[in-house]
Amino acid sequence: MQELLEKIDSYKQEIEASSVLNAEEVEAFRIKYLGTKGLVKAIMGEMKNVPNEQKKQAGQLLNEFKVFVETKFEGLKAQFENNDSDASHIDFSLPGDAVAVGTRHPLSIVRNRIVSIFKRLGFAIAEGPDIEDDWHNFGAMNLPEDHPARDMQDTFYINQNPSWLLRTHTSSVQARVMENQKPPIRVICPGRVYRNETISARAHCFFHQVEGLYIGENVSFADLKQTLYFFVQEMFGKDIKVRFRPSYFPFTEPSAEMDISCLICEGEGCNVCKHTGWVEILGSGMVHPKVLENFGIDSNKYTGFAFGMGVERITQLKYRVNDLRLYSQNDIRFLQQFTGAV
Ligand code: 2U9
Repeated sequence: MQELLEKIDSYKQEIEASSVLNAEEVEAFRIKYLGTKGLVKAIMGEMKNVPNEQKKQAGQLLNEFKVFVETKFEGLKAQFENNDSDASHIDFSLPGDAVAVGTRHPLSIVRNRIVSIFKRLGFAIAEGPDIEDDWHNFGAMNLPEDHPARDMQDTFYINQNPSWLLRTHTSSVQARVMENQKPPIRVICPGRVYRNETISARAHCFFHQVEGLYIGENVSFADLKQTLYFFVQEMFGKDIKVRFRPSYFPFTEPSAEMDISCLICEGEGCNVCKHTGWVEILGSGMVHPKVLENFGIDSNKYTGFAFGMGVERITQLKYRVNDLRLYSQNDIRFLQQFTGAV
């Protein structure tokens, strides 16, 4: 046993001190120590000479020695792995492999631009659930059950509970903000909304909106108009022609819609502007006093304006997208055209 111990010690010293210069010498090391006729095998064979009562201890020592040699070998081998000492065949002037960079979806690009314009005006961002209850989506917005305007916003209802539905506008988010915050309130609400529409080039069962709400003391129609004029000029440039005309919404009074000169035909007349030269881009108005009172906001003290726009429509005008279905078909030929746009 003593003899075996001494042998192992001396081999360990020899192995520890070994060094190699190339892959061939690594292989020679492996054959010498770990090969079938190598030193480790040979020394393992000496187990038979060890007395029975010392076999356990000797077995342990030999195993440790084997692991020691294998570790040393792995270390030597690693020095020459992937280490191509002859690099003369590599052409370092070749361009590298291009990293494929994805693109932002055009709707995200445009939504981000809309949001950033209103952020500069001091609007905060608010978000809410896609599945809403009847009150937050319709009732609180002055759209009671028998109101004819509900027809235009027919949507999808949840089987388990018929008062749950997929929101038809993000006004429900503003409703929740009004429920939880006191004026002054200044928020924009971007998000997906749903309507029961037959899918075509001009209509889809879901689309995206950005709505805004500003409630405070002395908030006026002039503030609304100025805010929206600032927005269109930032979005479409200073030369854009704008038309602001009266309209009707149950949740605003008075109400107005904003048109811009058609960017597709530059006012000449085309399918997008229905040959009028003008395209409607948003709806707006002063928040109806009933809507304010629904949330316990004193309509004699506070006034507010609200507006809403469809992101698909703004994107159509900005990027000339003529079919709504392109936005959700995931066609790489369409999406790749927005590479580099942020
Ligand atoms: C509250 C009170 C009033 C939001 C408004 C519109 C007018 C509007 C449409 C534009 C195109 C929807 O995407 S679209 O189809 N929106 O015309 N939205 S005023 O009015 C509100 C919102 C919240 C509490």
